[in-house]
Amino acid sequence: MLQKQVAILPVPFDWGASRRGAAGGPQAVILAGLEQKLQQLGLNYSLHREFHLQDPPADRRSSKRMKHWGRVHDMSLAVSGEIARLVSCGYFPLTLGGDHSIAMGTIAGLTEHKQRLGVIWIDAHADLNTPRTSPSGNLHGMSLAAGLGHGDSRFTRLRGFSPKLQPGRIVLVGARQLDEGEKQLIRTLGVTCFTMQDIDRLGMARVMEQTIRIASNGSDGIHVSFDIDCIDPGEAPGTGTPVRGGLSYREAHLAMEMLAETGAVTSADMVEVNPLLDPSSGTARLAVELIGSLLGERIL
Ligand code: HAR
Ligand code: MN
Ligand code: MN
Ligand code: MN
Repeated sequence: MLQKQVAILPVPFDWGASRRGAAGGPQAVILAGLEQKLQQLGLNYSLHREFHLQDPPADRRSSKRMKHWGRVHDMSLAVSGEIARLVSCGYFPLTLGGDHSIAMGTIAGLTEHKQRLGVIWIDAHADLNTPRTSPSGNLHGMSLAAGLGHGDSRFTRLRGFSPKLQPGRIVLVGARQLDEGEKQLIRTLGVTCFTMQDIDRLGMARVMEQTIRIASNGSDGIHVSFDIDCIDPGEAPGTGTPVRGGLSYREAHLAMEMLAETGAVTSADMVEVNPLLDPSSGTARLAVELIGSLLGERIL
């Protein structure tokens, strides 16, 4: 069972994506019963509602290749500072997005203290674009690349250092929609990528055994960055860039349960929950259940 106190950090931000709505993710996940879940599990937690993002109504810092980069930059800096503080106080930071650009903030804050962080990126996408390779200019598709030191220096050098991550400790799980530049970066850097085809062939259990081995090799912590669009849209429709052929309900839970059993996970993001796209709020409830499994909920 998790020893540390969980610090829930809501980041209601969606300027990194092309569709609005993921900014409602933190509130949706909290309303779907996140606190009750942590209480059931007997975990100590605190909800950091006092953390507020400054988001000026008129911020024109934006370009075709990096849309709304000004807002994304300010958010990333604020999130990274708060995450660095939470880590230094000994918390397990659980960041609620928001679109996946928020991970630039979490990774920058975490790696200020952990220079050998393993990252498990569970996502339909790789988020390994740079402003040059991105087909959309949306920064949520560039967040993992930035952590690895690829992209615009305003993001790669957040908090003054780059690269923040080593490719040998990064594992992607559930990928099924990769852009050409992302495929190239995966090959040239030697990042491990378990695609949906690998999961079909090997099964989730073997994929996660290997994932955990790679991400924890010589690492000083494991960060799980969970993009809800990894799950099949039939199960999780409330997300901005759904892709068919995703993880089943049980595959996703098994991944979280196996991660919990390692006792090595030190932080997590839950991102891309968009309540506007799922009025039934089933997607937010699923996010709560998955967080429960990651934090140690067991069937028996
Ligand atoms: N690869 C595409 C792009 O860069 C789409 C990725 C964005 N979707 C996400 N990220 N939810 O995981 O625009
Ligand atoms: Mn700024
Ligand atoms: Mn993502
Ligand atoms: Mn995604």
